[in-house]
Amino acid sequence: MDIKYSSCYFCTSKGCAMKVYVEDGRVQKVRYDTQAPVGPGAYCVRPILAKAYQEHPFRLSHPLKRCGARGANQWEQISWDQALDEISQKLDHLRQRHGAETLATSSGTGRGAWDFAKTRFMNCFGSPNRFGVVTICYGPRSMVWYSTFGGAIVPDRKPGVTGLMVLWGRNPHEGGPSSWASFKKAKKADMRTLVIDPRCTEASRQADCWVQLKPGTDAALALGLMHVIIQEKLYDEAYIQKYTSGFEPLKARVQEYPPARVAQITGLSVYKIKEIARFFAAHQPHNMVIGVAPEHSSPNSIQAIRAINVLRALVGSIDVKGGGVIAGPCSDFVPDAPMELNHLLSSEQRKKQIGSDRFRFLSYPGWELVEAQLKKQWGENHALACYLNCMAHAPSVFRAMITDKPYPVKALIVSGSNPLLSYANTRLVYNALKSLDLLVTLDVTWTPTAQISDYVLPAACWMERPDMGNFASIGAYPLVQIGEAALPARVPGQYERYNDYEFWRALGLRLGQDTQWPWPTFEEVWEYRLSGIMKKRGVTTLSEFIQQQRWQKDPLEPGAMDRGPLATPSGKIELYSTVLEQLGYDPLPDYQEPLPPDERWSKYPLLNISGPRTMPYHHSEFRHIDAFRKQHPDPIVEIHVDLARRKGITDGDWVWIESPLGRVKQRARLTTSLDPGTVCTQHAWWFPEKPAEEPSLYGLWESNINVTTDDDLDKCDPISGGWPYKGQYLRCRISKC
Ligand SMILES: Nc1nc2c(c(=O)[nH]1)N[C@H]1C(S)=C(S)[C@@H](COP(=O)(O)OP(=O)(O)OC[C@H]3O[C@@H](n4cnc5c(=O)[nH]c(N)nc54)[C@H](O)[C@@H]3O)O[C@H]1N2
Ligand SMILES: Nc1nc2c(c(=O)[nH]1)N[C@H]1C(S)=C(S)[C@@H](COP(=O)(O)OP(=O)(O)OC[C@H]3O[C@@H](n4cnc5c(=O)[nH]c(N)nc54)[C@H](O)[C@@H]3O)O[C@H]1N2
Ligand SMILES: [Mo]
Repeated sequence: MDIKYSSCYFCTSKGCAMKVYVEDGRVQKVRYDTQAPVGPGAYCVRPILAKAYQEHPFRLSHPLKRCGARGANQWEQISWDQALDEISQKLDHLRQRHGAETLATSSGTGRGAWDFAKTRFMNCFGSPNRFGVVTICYGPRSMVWYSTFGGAIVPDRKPGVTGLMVLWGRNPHEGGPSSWASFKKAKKADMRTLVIDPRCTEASRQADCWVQLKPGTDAALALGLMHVIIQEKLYDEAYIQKYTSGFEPLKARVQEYPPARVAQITGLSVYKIKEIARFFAAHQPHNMVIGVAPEHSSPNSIQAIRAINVLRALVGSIDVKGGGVIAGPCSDFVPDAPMELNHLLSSEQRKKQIGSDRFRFLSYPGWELVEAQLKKQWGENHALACYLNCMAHAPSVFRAMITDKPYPVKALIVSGSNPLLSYANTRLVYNALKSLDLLVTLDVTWTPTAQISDYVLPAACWMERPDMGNFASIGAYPLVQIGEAALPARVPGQYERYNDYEFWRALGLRLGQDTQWPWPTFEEVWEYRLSGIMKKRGVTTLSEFIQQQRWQKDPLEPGAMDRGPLATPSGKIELYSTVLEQLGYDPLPDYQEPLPPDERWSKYPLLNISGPRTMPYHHSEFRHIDAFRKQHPDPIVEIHVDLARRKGITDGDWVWIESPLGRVKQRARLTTSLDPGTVCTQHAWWFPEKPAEEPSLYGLWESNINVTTDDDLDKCDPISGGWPYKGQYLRCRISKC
């Protein structure tokens, strides 16, 4: 058997190193490559399914063109040339008629060889309207890091030095094998552990201290902890003086958050708040993983992430041994940013980016401020990759598709994302997609979104392309790790897939971008990006590089602040954020009371935590893999036993979950792990075995929780525009089916 050294992208995680065993052109098995630095770290079930996934009949194998009504599941197989010619002609026509901004793209978690090729294409085409889930996933965390610390913060776990491991709104037991491994290692090394979560997860259960706060109140909790820490002088005064700016105004702000007030907001006792603050301060430095929950909890999403990070600085735990280290790019590697050709998009076009006037932090205005700092620090090459943030605001773009305001958005290319499952307010997203002149989906498998498209194009999966671990992609971490294709993307007589790079390039070449795509293949892209490192190693091809050692890792040391100014406007840790100030937002962390529910929503009293991660699924993926469905056949809603009894619901019953926007059903799991006023519903459920054509769309409307979630602009985070999947703006009621 041939062994191929590939990067797994069955999840968004990081491109874990895998060994793919190939015989007679077929995958036989996949094993972790434990030699390479980036791997799952703990048990991950997904690689076992590689063969079934790669060969599954539900995969897309040829370009298809709709030949009946949209959603009728009537398709004509066409060649790639025909598909690309027709799509590019339509795009050219729409651009002439409405301007380049009429084309939007939808991105997911960055699957499909990252998004630089899509961004490059859009910059060359002239549209600022890439949108994606990055607005509610990682974008907020990264932009807070960049604007507060001038870089991403990564944990430096040092037994004997690190005092505490914190999981803040994160449950890696289901969602992140490597963070889970870190948590277990921390426990073994006798570090204290702290979990902040409204649910008793496996992590909560195992922690020294579990903090069961009310959903969406993290900002208030962090401010309350700072109040106690400042009042009791538990902070690191010398560190604050030397390395931070804005302590005095911060101190004034946290005076507004005495434990009694914070207790009311968070549902915790005054006693507990004081105890957590003392416990936290006593075990520094700490490692922390902040999960996605705060990002999903508008209107305090950016403010919560800011407050948590400022708290970390207050106790002197950033840029010190055993704490959180400020990371930077890998030497001699060309990261995504210069690959994107961001300079090609004029400021006139940037200004048209939909939603960027109202939600400025994660769109061009905020991105440009941060990019300028990073360029100063790391040089032109390591500017902040555009796809990571700098996105149009998805709910605003969907509204533009429907209303033509502020201008018509008539075409959408979906790649590596599944909008009918992943965005809030599915009915509105559906109406928006249905109103387009052109909808193209590039995916690995069929999806409900593909079913309502005009063209459906087959993408190569990770085994069919060379790819990189995501660490290096944004220049956020000094590590590069590459994997090779294990199988060809095209096998005559069987399938003809394009990897995402090949697709964007082929489309670009048909739209006047002839000089912008010098590398014909994805391999050549990697050879270019690695050329500095390869030269030092004396190799010239990607395969030689991989055979020799498929990664490069630079040392990552604390002490950046002693070596020079940080990549922030003041050169210091900005407790008071001048970036937020320049954008017209509150520069200090704060907690905003959500608006009370209007008359319509007031009849829905329960808070809904939607979208807890569960193995083996990854968002909407893998429902078609039999072995996975057997492990987890149905969508599950967690309900407190007291609430269930009042509603006459028993374990395993199908239950309606309802909001003013619609209702869906999931199966009850009775529990005491959450508050009776809160339920926890799974997301991204559809049923590949159900009819493909409308109205079913693979059972899209049956259990997909986003049928009930809202993306009303007034409920979006005022700074990032993030829409609520959790927190105080997501409400529902339940009843037995
Ligand atoms: N209610 C609720 N909704 C949520 C969440 C929640 O917690 N609650 N979580 C949100 C979060 S954090 C996120 S990140 C989003 C995820 O949102 P998405 O990323 O849109 O969701 P996925 O289901 O992962 O869609 C990814 C699609 O990419 C396809 N794909 C996989 N590999 C490739 C590839 O190499 N190339 C191409 N072209 N396609 C590929 C998959 O088949 C799949 O259809 O969901 C969000 N939605
Ligand atoms: N198996 C699997 N793994 C995945 C994914 C997947 O779809 N499936 N998706 C990947 C992606 S894109 C992402 S973004 C990550 C997300 O990974 P995580 O951030 O770990 O997401 P969750 O598992 O939802 O864990 C979030 C926890 O936050 C808690 N929570 C809910 N509301 C609040 C709140 O208001 N405050 C606090 N402090 N906690 C709250 C929830 O109860 C839950 O236990 O997972 C990644 N890993
Ligand atoms: Mo995510």
